[in-house]
Amino acid sequence: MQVLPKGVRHMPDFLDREAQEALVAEIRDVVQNAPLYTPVMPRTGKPMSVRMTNCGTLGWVTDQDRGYRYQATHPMTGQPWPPIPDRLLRIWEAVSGYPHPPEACLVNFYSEDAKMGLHQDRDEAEFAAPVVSISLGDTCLFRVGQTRRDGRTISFQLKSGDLVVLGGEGRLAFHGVDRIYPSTSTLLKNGGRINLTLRRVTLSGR
Ligand SMILES: O=C(O)CCC(=O)C(=O)O
Ligand SMILES: [Mn+2]
Repeated sequence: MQVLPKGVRHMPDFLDREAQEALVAEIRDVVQNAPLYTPVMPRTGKPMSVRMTNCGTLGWVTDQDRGYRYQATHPMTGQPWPPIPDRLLRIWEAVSGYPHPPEACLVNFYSEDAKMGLHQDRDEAEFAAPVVSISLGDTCLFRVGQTRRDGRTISFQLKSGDLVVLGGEGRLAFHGVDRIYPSTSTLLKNGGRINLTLRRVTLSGR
């Protein structure tokens, strides 16, 4: 058994099949309102392989000119993001240990050749709240390291229904997705992987 970095929790099978299906139905509604789009990297404008949207009062976005940030509206439609479904708020309450709700839920969609490079989640003002991440659909190979980019990393698979919590000393751990294992889940009709990342963005009551 590999030892996870301090503050990094992997909770396999947190959601049963029924809960996963209900969540997928809710995310479909979100995506109808706030379509998935292809974000591009700051400066270079290079497209990411993951498609994204958000729900919540704030959503994480990136573009060539203005870079990584949170904003209240969808960059393509100009509309406010749809609300975070209650089911997700309850998961946050159950695992975050943080007394205020998340403001952002980033929805990442990975087709079979998508991946996400090693990075930190550091565009939030509040680092006392953890990042809670939920995997749905095809299995991926997840990598997590230390708070320095050149720190030792470990890799493990995330399956549909698994949770990862980056909190405390692990809040700023580098992490990424090296690959998707196609056709490893029957949850999504057309395959692929959805990752939902719940985050508190602003400092609350201070
Ligand atoms: O897809 C994942 O499991 C991780 C996603 C992620 O790290 C992010 O959106 O910041
Ligand atoms: Mn991340």
